[in-house]
Amino acid sequence: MLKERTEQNIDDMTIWEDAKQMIAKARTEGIATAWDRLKSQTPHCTFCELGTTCRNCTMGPCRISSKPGAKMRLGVCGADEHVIVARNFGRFVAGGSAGHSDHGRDLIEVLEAILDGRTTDYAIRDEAKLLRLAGELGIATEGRKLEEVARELMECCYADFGSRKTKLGFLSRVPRKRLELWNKLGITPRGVDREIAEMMHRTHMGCDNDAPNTMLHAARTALADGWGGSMIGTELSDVIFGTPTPSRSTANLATIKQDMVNILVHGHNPVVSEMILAAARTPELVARAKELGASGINVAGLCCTGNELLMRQGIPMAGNHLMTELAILTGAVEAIVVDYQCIMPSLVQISHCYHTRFFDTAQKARFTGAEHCDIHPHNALAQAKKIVSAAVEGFARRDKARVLIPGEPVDIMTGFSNEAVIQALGGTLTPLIDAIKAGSIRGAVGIVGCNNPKFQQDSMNVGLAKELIKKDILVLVTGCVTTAAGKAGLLVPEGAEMAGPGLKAVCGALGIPPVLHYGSCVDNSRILQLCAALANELGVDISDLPVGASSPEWYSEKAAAIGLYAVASGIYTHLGHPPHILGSSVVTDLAVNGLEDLVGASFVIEPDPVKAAELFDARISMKRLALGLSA
Ligand code: XCC
Ligand code: SF4
Repeated sequence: MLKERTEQNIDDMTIWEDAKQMIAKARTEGIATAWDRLKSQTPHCTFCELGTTCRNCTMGPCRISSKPGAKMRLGVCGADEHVIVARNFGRFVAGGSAGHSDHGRDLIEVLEAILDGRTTDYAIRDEAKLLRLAGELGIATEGRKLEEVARELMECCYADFGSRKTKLGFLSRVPRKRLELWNKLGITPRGVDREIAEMMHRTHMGCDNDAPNTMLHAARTALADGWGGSMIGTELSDVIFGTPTPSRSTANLATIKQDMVNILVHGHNPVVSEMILAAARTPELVARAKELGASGINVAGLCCTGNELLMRQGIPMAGNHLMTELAILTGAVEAIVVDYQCIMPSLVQISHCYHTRFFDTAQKARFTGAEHCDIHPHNALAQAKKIVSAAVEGFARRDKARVLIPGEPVDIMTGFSNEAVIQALGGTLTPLIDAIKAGSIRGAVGIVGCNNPKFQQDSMNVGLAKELIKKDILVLVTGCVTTAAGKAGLLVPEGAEMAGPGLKAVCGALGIPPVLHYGSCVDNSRILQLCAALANELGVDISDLPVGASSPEWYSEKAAAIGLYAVASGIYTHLGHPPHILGSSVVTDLAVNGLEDLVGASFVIEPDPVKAAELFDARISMKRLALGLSA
């Protein structure tokens, strides 16, 4: 592998000791990582950074410069920087919405396979939840067979992807005022695939050439993700794999075990990782691992599929986005199994530097150089067993001289689904609302999303969480912020020592951490649902609540979709750095100001976590006062 010498100081790259040791190891072994490749890509193209390049047709590509005196004021077709930036951002959001939603659809297909009897590897594990969901979607349940109800639920979810509906099923959860607002603006999401396809249509040359209008459809596309694709993904995962309940686990690279066969699951969909875990627990394979000198088989998680298994099965989390390469660098990983999204292709190359076997499992996400093992509902467990068996047999090939596992695992608590939270509160949201009214919990902020090698890994993710809890603001985390919060000691009840007096008291009384793990990135739909439920309970709109959202170190199209559906749902949303929109004053102004008038919330960009926390503090005080509460 090409070695990129880098002068970058390791301390500036990440806040974690385990990461630092692995980066140093990568340098010694001559293995390049995302940080090295970023360096070779810097400086980036300024036009692309500003969002003012267009490649949507072959009269171009075009680049727009709005500098005084510049000749390139318009593309060949006449599009200005506003049209181009809005189109690019619209397609960016469509990409993210497509990712989450295609994941959601895969769950519907598994449900269908269960109902058709085409699989025995999956089953309906949470019947009560299935019936509850059916009720919310207006499906009759009284006196009907579970299977009949399930089939109708499945049809209803499939229909949400199409173009025959005027609104998505789960809009039944949305407060009335919000629905009226969406209708007035013409952004009520009708169908997941429809909004995504329409965004592709609008951004063809000569179609939607009014930047604010394109941006409104971007919001509609994102809403189809949050209240459609992602919500279906979360809810059906709970039906099929069980609704999460609080449990304990561990996080960081030391969850990879010297004396065990280590298998990492990476990607997003529990449909694959759940089967890998089930296979790793089969007695024959465990016995074989022991025969080969290992003490057992360890399945550890990366990124969101890790979050899915952590929430429901309590498996340990090896790391988040920027830890994925570093996890293989421990030299102790027998296999990494992936499905889709956020899987750097470099992982195949790094695996090849060790005895690690890299398995891809989905036709739609193949990796050159990987071993392919197609996983479908009808063959899932059998295929998973093949992969686990290959990993076990590889244990003997591990080069012990090259193994380095840093530090000790950190304890974390997980499993906070809305169902679990409500149950812990005694069956209603009233105690939470009372705590908010009394000001012991002043508000709540969801911190979500990724790492990005442009920023010191997890410095903002952790920095913001710590600042917020000090101000008695409850934090909910999903996606890659989970491992960050966990490693910082924020996901255990003892973490409340770092919180303000009000939040600390609530955490102490309930035995919960000040930062609650709410799941994977599609599980941000759980946070939407919670906000909607709180708003409905109080008889207000979501934009009236003392809540916020943040993605400090985001990188992906999906994060942009999440941010936009949060804002369009009425949630004030912070980003640590802007998307590629700064080349258009119209689009930028809409994002950070104009949306406030339209949907009652907007984006705020702030790289400093302390300042970002102050912005949330001010926003939450304002919303509390407007509700007639103390600041
Ligand atoms: Fe991906 Fe979901 Fe971001 Fe992590 S947080 S880097 S999108 S894995 Ni979703
Ligand atoms: Fe250039 Fe217009 Fe074609 Fe884009 S659509 S590449 S701006 S001519």
